[in-house]
Amino acid sequence: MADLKSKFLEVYSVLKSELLNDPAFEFSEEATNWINKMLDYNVRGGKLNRGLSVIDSYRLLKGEEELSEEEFFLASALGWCIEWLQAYFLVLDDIMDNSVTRRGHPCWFRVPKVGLIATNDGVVLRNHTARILKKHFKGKPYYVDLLDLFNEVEFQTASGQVIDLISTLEGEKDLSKFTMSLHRRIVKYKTAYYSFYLPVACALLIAGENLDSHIDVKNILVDMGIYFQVQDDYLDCFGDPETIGKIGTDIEDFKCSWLVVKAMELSNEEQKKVLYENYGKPDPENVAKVKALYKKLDLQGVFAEYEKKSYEKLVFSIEAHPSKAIQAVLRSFLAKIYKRQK
Ligand code: DMA
Ligand code: MG
Ligand code: MG
Ligand code: MG
Repeated sequence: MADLKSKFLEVYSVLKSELLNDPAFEFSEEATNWINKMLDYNVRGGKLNRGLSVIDSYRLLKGEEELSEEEFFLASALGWCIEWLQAYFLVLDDIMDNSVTRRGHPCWFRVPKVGLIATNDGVVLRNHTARILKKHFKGKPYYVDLLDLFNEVEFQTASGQVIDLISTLEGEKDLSKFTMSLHRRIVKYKTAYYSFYLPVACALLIAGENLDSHIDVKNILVDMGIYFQVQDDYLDCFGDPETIGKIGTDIEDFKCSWLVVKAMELSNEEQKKVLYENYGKPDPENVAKVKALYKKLDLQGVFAEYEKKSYEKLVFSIEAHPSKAIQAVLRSFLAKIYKRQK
């Protein structure tokens, strides 16, 4: 695994150096340094789960232990495209969510001198994925499908972000709108497609498969992605910031988090009043009252139960899939996230 990660990181260095020497632009030394630093800060430092999953999935689909040099490079390049896409979304997400830290460091827009230049850096990151795809995949029979896939998934993610963000609008804050069905719609679009479906879809395309014949795989991965974002919501409040590398802001931000939806479902009138009066306010005292109520309602226990049920359901759908290779891909994904602490 350590070896796989270091080989994957070697591909990052190749891609970065190509982007820094892109003949379509006349780079000054300052521009090269800026992009170099921006990429190392935002693209390289995560868990790399999504990116590494492309290699993993491709290997399982081919049923081979070892990929050729070229196959490994192509799967890695697609893995890095997902990491670039994620970096683009996170740089912008942290500005909009007014977050403080990411991956154990200040959010990029909080770094001195960066500020709102971070928005254009986000746009640059987005463009880099297209440039990597063009450089390494143009001419492949699946190139158009790959571009279409990245475009579709980007659209789904940005649309999910829209409904996440407009549910927090000042003057329109209304907890009674926060239902499980709204929550499901938000997280399906903002997280599940890019985090779970995209890596496997990339692997399927380089393996020569047609994505239209894998709708069942997509459905299982979307369900897994929803479970993953419920974990993210849970960790936002109950996770250890040292471990998850970020400080939660969902309560302050009036987010339609799984926790507040569950709390609304389980609260009596008096407890609902506590939520109405304290949810979505920046003051630590208000936040503490919301957290105390979450504990009173035993949301930790409720989450543990949800986690167990989701896992069992996912295992059941995976076992019902006719292909052993695809079962292995899905199992490997699930194993990586079940009971995760970060
Ligand atoms: C993140 O949702 C979704 C995208 C597309 C970045 P979030 O704001 O809950 O993520 P995080 O907790 O990592 O800020
Ligand atoms: Mg966020
Ligand atoms: Mg967000
Ligand atoms: Mg979150």
